Amino acid sequence: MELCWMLVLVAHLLPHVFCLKSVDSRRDQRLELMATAIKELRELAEKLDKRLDEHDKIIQQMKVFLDREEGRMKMPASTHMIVDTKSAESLLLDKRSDDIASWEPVVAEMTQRLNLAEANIQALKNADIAEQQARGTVYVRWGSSECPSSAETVYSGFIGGSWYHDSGAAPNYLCLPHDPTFDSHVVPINGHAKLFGTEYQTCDEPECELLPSCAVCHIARESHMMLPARNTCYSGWTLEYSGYLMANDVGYAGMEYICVDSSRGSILGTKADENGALLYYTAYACGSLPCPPYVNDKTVLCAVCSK
Ligand SMILES: [Ca+2]
Repeated sequence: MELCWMLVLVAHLLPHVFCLKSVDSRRDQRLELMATAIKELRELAEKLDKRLDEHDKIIQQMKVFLDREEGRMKMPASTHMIVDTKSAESLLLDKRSDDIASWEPVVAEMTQRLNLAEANIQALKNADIAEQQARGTVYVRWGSSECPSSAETVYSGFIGGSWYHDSGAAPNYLCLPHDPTFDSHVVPINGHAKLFGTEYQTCDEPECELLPSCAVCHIARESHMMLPARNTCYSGWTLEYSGYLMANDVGYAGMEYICVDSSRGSILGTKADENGALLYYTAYACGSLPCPPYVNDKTVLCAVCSK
């Protein structure tokens, strides 16, 4: 009776599970329900297996009993008894076969439902992965032509921006691809922005005057942030990369802060000192900035973290 009840329960449960709408907030519940259904199917399979084992044990016990009885029949009539005992054994074997045969459709249906449940779970997992990858988020890894291994590199290129000393410069750095496209539009002579390449203006170090590389990275996680002042992320966040907070020099045009990878990667063969947009390290300036915990003139670190 218990087995029958479980079959009814499982048969009733699975269609409900698979007919649930694909709603994000219910995805975990749906997977949990399917996992429960599969667990119950497995338990049922184990019970069936045990039931068959019990049948085997009973038959074995009967065979032992019949063998013992046969040994005791040493009288002339024993020949007749041997025939009887073998008939009894045969009946038992036939009964076992009947039992097994009666369970076979149940086991077959159960196996089919189990396979269906597992296939649906895998399909849902694949759909979840695809959905997450389709949504996800994008960030720029400044100072590196490669994204982390867990991210997809949308494209790589180099950093561009406005002339470092132009008062009307656009304040943001751009990650420019290596393969620009053009149309027939002609820019008016007067009145336009100008986009330059960028140089590491960090001339105490080897990357001075080099053109910084960059990469646009797509990740499945849906949130990211640039964390200033730290090169490690807070609990629950994944480090995408860490490095140095860089911007234009204080005496020039205002530019945004960007987090440049600690490798300070660059495009080879670009050490020309032609200027354009520039990148400098950033130092803490105590005063309105509380020190401690900050330290005057220390280099500002940064990290890009995702979740
Ligand atoms: Ca320069």
